[in-house]
Amino acid sequence: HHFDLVIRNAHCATGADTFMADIGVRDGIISALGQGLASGAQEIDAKGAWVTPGGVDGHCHLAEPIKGDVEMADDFLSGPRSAACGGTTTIIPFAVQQRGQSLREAVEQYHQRAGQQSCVDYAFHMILTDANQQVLNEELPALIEQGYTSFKIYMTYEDMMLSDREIINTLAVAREHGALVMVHAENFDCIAWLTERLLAAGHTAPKYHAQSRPMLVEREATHRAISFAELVDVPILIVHVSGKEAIEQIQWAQNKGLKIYAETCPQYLFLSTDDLGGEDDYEATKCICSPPPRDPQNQAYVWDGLQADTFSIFSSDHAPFSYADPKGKQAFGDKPSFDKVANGIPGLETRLPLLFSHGVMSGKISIEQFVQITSTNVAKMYGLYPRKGSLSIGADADFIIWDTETQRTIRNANLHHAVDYTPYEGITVNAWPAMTFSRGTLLWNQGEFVAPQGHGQFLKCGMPQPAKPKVHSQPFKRQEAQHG
Ligand code: DUC
Ligand code: ZN
Ligand code: ZN
Ligand code: ZN
Repeated sequence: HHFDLVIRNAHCATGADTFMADIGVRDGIISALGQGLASGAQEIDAKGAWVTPGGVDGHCHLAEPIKGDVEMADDFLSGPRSAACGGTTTIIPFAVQQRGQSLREAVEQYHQRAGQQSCVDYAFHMILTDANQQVLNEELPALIEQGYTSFKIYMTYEDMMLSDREIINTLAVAREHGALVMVHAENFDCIAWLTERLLAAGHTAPKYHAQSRPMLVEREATHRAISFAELVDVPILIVHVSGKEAIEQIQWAQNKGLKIYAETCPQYLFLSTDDLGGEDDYEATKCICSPPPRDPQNQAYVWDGLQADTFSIFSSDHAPFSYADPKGKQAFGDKPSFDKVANGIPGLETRLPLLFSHGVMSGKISIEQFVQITSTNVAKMYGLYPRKGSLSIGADADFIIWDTETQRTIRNANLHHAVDYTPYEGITVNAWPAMTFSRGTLLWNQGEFVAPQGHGQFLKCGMPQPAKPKVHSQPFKRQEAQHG
């Protein structure tokens, strides 16, 4: 046979175009696209179904230690399994630095945790929580050099946040070495003050989580992060953007010509403050994440932002905590105060079907836009393109054959993560992967998880093109110290 695998009659969609083709795969690589390709050892007739590049999920949390007795439900076995069943073939989880820990040690720890378990390819972002001189001047540049070319910083959470000055120092290092910085933008002191007042008034139910972190705390931090990026002259990515006022800040910056990128997530399209329940609704801890889901007007605004290409990427922010679990959402009892509940919701498996159904099938976004924000742009953002994120000759043979004929209702019982609930329970979707391939190998076949054990490979990231500072038409005036 000429090919290992041929997909016949694929209705291919990339980030740029759509076309009918056969896809020829050899040694895990797409080696031909065309009409009437020669035979393959394995042949599949897609019968005109949509075929898109495998999803790249640029934001998910697996096996991170949380303070106290809390644990994430998914590790590097169950998380990737769940991703594959929902069409995602590349994930980029985080290696979290603890304060006082070397960044290098953190990265090594997560490699050990991952072991050989993952069935999908994976890279790591770092989370930088200790921006001391040793980390910034030595460890970070060396790690960037070695394929860890993106990292996240926090403007809130006592044990993770950086001060304004530390953020500026960190951005300067990212600029010098070409790394992409992801920013969690919420104002810590505003949240602390609001939380204190809510608790003093006896307001502890899940719904007060949203009131403790209203839109303005996100808007303010978003603006501040943008200002620092402008000061230092370096592109940044604002992650998990939840609604209107943060979007306005981002659009303002983009219109000014700054390279400010933005990410949003399914929870800001499909969940709202209603899901955070009423006065005594503790099951609503299932939807506690940060930033919190907003109201329906904000949801609409996020859809508009997707349509307008304000957002470059759409990620799950999978942060898996089981509900009825003494190490999960109920680590502080079955009626926990909102400020004690672990922040995060699962979403690796449902990310693509939700957006394909309610975005593409409903006509809100084009299929090319879908591919861009779930795959192509993510691969570009993190230096994995064109190996990932593309249906092109020479790219890894990672793709999804879609079933858009069957209507399904999302049920946690049908998902493959280790979390005991999904916040999207009961939502109907009319698209789900029929087959998911990674480097030409079937991972998911018509409802069955069939991945070979440990199929996934670790990926070193190249230099992210979007992280390159703008080339200024006018000489850029850096703020130099004035001399007398
Ligand atoms: N930020 C994340 O990125 N994920 C989960 C919770 C959070 O605050
Ligand atoms: Zn975050
Ligand atoms: Zn996250
Ligand atoms: Zn001087």
